[in-house]
Amino acid sequence: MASTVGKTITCKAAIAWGPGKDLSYEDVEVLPPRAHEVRIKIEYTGVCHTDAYTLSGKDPEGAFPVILGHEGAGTVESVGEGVTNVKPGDHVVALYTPECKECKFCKSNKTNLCGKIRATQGKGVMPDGTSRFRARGQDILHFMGTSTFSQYTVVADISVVAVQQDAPMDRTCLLGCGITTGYGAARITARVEEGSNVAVFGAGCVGLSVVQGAVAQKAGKIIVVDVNPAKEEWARRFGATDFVNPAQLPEGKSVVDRLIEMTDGGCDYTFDCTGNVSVMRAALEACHKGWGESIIIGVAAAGQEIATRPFQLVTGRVWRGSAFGGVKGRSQLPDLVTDYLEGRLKVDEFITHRKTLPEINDAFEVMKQGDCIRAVLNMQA
Ligand code: NAD
Ligand code: AHE
Ligand code: ZN
Repeated sequence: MASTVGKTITCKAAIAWGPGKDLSYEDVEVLPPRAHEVRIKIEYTGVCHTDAYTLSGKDPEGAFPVILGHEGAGTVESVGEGVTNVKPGDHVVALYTPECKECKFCKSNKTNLCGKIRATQGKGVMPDGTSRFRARGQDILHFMGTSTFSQYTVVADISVVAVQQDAPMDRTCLLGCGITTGYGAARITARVEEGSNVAVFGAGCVGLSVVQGAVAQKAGKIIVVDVNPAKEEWARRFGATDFVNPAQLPEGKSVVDRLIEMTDGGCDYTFDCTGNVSVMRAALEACHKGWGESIIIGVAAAGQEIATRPFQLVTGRVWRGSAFGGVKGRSQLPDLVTDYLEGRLKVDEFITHRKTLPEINDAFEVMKQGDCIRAVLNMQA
């Protein structure tokens, strides 16, 4: 096959032309990578709720037309000038939380947020302010610095990490968001201690990954809270010790009361994995007085705000947040792939649905149903 290096590639992508519209499967032109950029042939991508959230038009940063997708794995097709961290043929995972290793954030051991390209990433363009995608004669925006719903994508070199060649890409794609986010939130953001009591609100891919992280940290009680009764079996399979359905509590008893009762005064750590601001409040208020920490992971819709009585914080409860599980992608993601390959990290178990790129709108539909943990798209089929 003739080399594509340095040339524009025409391939298929799912383009979001406007909020609330179905994605359109069509040709896209993918320009060659410029300096410090990498063009990736995407093999597999997971569909995350954040993609649906932006498609719905509720993301204040959302702009159209755009190629969504941020849970992708593939092979490096070509690199621009000055790229040293990956080379053509490498198997990679795209990183929506980049790691430049040079900025104030990257040099801090307190955060995984990198500041280098955040402004342009939020605007849907490459760091030089332009797009590498064209369709129907117009520029198409990038999303989260990754745009994995295209057979080829271009990302900044700091937004990609090479991983073990023998790791299956239909699994490593899920380490690009959901699994890493929950697992890291328990292990890196919260640093759950041995024997501590944990409550996880929402047992989707993120919440079940928090459970997995809490098990790795040898937590005591791991209580999953979900309004979907079918999630009890899922929660226990991942290591939850207890399950609470807020919709099935006796009249007058709140989920906060129930958790406080089950943990002799409140949880040491709670996690919101729902994106619902009322749940976020309950998660904070279910924490133990004096030291309980609540970590917000869920993405709330635009305009939503969190509230509680300040007394909750005055009396020692801590409210925190976590993006991508506090994981510094280039430094730490290969270790998670090793954990997966060596049987310490569950990944296969999260895949409930498999689809191809032309079926992407079906994948968005199944994601909204209670029996889907993750749908993985085969991008080249
Ligand atoms: P999901 O929809 O698969 O899971 C959410 C779960 O919450 C479901 O099981 C649902 O039944 C349950 N739920 C809904 N309302 C509830 C309520 N009132 N009380 C208890 N349970 C309730 O979603 P997911 O893929 O696991 O993602 C969870 C959230 O995390 C989303 O908001 C997503 O956008 C966000 N997210 C954030 C990051 C980050 O880096 N911060 C990364 C990935 C995803
Ligand atoms: N763009 C939204 C916020 C969306 C958001 O919170 N994104 C999470 C990742 S969700 C992955 O599924 C995140 O990491 N945010 C940190 C960042 O720098 O984007 C808004 O409200 O503007
Ligand atoms: Zn995501």
